[in-house]
Amino acid sequence: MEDTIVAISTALGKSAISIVRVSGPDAILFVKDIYKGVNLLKAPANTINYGHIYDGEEILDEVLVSIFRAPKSYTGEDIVEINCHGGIFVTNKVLELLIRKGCRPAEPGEFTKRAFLNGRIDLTQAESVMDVIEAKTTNSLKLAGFGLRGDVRKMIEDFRKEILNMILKIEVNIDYPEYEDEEQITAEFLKPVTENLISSFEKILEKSETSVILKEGISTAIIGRPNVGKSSLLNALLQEDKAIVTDIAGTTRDIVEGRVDIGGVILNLIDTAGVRRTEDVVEKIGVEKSKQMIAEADLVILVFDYSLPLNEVDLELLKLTETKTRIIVINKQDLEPNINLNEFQDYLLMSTFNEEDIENLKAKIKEIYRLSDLSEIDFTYIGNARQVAKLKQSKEALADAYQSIIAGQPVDIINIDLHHAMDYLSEILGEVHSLSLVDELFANFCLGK
Ligand SMILES: Nc1nc2c(ncn2[C@@H]2O[C@H](COP(=O)(O)OP(=O)(O)OP(=O)(O)O)[C@@H](O)[C@H]2O)c(=O)[nH]1
Ligand SMILES: [Mg+2]
Repeated sequence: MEDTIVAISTALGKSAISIVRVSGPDAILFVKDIYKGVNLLKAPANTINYGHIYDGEEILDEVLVSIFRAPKSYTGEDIVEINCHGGIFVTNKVLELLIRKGCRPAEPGEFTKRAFLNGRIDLTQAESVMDVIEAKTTNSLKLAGFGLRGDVRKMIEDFRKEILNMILKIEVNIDYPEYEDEEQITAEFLKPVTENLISSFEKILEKSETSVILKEGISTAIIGRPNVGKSSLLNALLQEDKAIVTDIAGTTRDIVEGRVDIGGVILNLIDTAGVRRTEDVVEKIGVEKSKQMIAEADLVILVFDYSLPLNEVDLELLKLTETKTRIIVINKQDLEPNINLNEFQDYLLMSTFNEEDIENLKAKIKEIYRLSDLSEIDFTYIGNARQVAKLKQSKEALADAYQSIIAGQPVDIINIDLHHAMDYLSEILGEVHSLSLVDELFANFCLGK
């Protein structure tokens, strides 16, 4: 990381200000070359300095330049942030000047990557940076904050300490074999600790499902025969006339998408073409798409018409969604019934014209995903698929260790699995090789005699 990188850190477009960020050993020097104002080389850390950017002899823009000095900066390197006017041309021009001076254009995420490599943040925090940027609801922001503040790291470190403690006990045992009953005592100590850890890991893994939903939202496909009110339902949930609604069957021909926050969780809604037997080529494609949407959705809202008897398409759709998470909506409650309700076990009888019904539907969705009381949700969580996979592996290694413990295996066998369990945790933090196990052992425990 000897080069100095540069990038525009704000979204490129017309705005009040733009920020061009420079990080690396020559950051201050390069900016100094295109800037007139105070002497940046002598500017103290964490100061904002007024001045002008020059393109040769010509003033390009009036700017504020923030100076951060290594190691107390986001990346751990010298960082300069130029606040220039937020025009696309002027911002690009500042970037271009810096590249001409010798800066290299940064790769995506490279500032955060440097922060990680320089030990400013661990991998879970680095991953949370993205989550904060991507957050779409208060809850997903809360989750991301948990990771960003280092709470995930702390949680993983605490688990790791417990495993280390067990390893330590075993290694004392191996080093001092003259105490004969020591091995038995050790096994008795290991059993409950391992058991507790496994159950904690399981709880976290369970919760990770909820957090994925809070983070990504629920992809929801609205499916049903033509004219049952799918688009009306989409519009009612979105509270806008996004999809065209008519009394002509086959109104929706393509997919219509919309996103709505239903009180802390995002529904990613997809309205589809009505499913029917048809020879119309365009409509056929639409029907195929609906089937594909059923396969891809987390949740299917299957809509039926209260005033019409079920036909074979309805039955086929019921069958097609049997194993999916689904909500059966029987719409047009205001009309005369002609449907045979005995075909259904669980359904929501409603009308898309009725606001209260729409609220009930939202509540039902939250209930299915156990999100009814979002204030009760505990935000201790693991942030993403990578972390979840590693935690699972660690749990499996612990389960192996547990099996060996109850089978009365020699402690050095157990020790191998415990080491694996610990390594997976270290991988979550992204520091597998940087930490010497031996150092940590001595830091925690002094053998002394
Ligand atoms: N009586 C009554 N009519 C409704 C209700 N909901 C929707 N409709 C009407 O049903 C007709 C069809 O509604 P759409 O929302 O276009 O139905 P769709 O399922 O999207 O139809 P396609 O796009 O053709 O598959 C429209 O005339 C709506 O006004 C309801 O709760 N009660
Ligand atoms: Mg429609």
